[in-house]
Amino acid sequence: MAAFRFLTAGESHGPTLGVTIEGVPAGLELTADDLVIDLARRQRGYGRGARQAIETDRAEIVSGVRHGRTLGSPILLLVRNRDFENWTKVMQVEPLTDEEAAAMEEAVAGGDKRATPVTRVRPGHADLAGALKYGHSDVRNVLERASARETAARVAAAGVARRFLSELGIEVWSFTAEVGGVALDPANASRSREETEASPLRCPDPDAEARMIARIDEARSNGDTVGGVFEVVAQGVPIGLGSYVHWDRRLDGQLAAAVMSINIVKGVEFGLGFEQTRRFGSAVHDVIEGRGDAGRWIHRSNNAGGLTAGVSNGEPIVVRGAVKPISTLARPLPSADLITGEPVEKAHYERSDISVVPAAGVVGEAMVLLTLARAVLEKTGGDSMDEVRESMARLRERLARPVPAPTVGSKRAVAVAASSPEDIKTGDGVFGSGGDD
Ligand code: EPS
Repeated sequence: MAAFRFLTAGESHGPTLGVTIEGVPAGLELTADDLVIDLARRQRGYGRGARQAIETDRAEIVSGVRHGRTLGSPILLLVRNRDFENWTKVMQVEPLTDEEAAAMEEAVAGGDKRATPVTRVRPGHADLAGALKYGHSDVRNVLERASARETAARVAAAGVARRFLSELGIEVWSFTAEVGGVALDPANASRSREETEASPLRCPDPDAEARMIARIDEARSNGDTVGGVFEVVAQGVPIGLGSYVHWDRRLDGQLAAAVMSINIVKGVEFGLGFEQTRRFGSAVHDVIEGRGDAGRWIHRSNNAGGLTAGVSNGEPIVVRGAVKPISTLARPLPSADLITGEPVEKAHYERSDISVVPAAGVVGEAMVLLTLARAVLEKTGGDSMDEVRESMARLRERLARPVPAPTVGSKRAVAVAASSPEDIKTGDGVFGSGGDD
């Protein structure tokens, strides 16, 4: 059973979001304060909409923790939707009484937008496919769950994964790399991590950020939206997470699926990503310099983004998510009505954001954290933090030790380096002059 398995629940304007996380080892120190920082980071960013002014997201830990330490039992977190107060009748869980139904009808007749069923499906959103799939006539039944509000529950869960991984020396961070076609210039990425965190778009390049902000303002004044690219970096990941032996054990595949699962993400790349296709191999592959200080294997570059053949290679894991522009436009695109099937001039408009790239980056971190936590536990095993810590320390220690010379049968071959494939062919290499020890 996979560790750090999680399932979220909740509608955007329902009473609460929730997430259950299963397989968290016992003995991890955890309080609600550990979870609040990333929840707040997810709410920020230039281009966010009015909803974030209503919410002050905080996760309540309701199970799996006692006296500030995890028990090994499932952890249940709740993130309340403050906005529910404004939607109590529309999102009521209990069946409507006749009086309530009559009041709702009256509200609709009076032009109450919240109460009115949504039928003019939004291009680019889950509306049409979701309604047809589940047999809904009111698209609200789709958009409430398809909303990116759900990512608050993922970020809450990832706060637990962050606590867990920080105990093991693994850290995950993200920044905004591109908005509306304006990319940061790595040579101009002068901001420290703290400065980047405090900046409006969480972008390390101040000049590019100013132009990104201008693109968001341009979109806002046109009733439009813009996307972009976030980059997530995981540091301290030991060599050997994931595996090349089966497709579903490849860590790059797991991370790609996790990042791709974020509502607004339409593409994922690692390291040099698609740029690799435009270069010769000699300008792509990371030259291995050898074992350096403290036994650490060093690559001259990190174009692979920390993963080779689906296995972590000791370099930082670098994964980027391509964020499409939000599909809810203040100046809606033409569309069609779900019930009549006829074209309509304007799709439904529901209060929305202009750009969410910095927030999507925080959700990207969350998915990377949760995936790495699972991959770490698969490698270390352990039901308690003591067991996990010991196992991780042993792993790091073994990785830093010299690799034993290869053996042939029961004999130990002398470690003579093969300088080229030719040497092996002519018998002058590792197996050429072996001897007993
Ligand atoms: C979001 C909450 C939503 C949207 C946005 C992201 O809240 P509301 O619909 O009440 O404004 O602001 O989600 C979408 C636009 C979407 O289409 O999913 C959040 O908390 O991230």
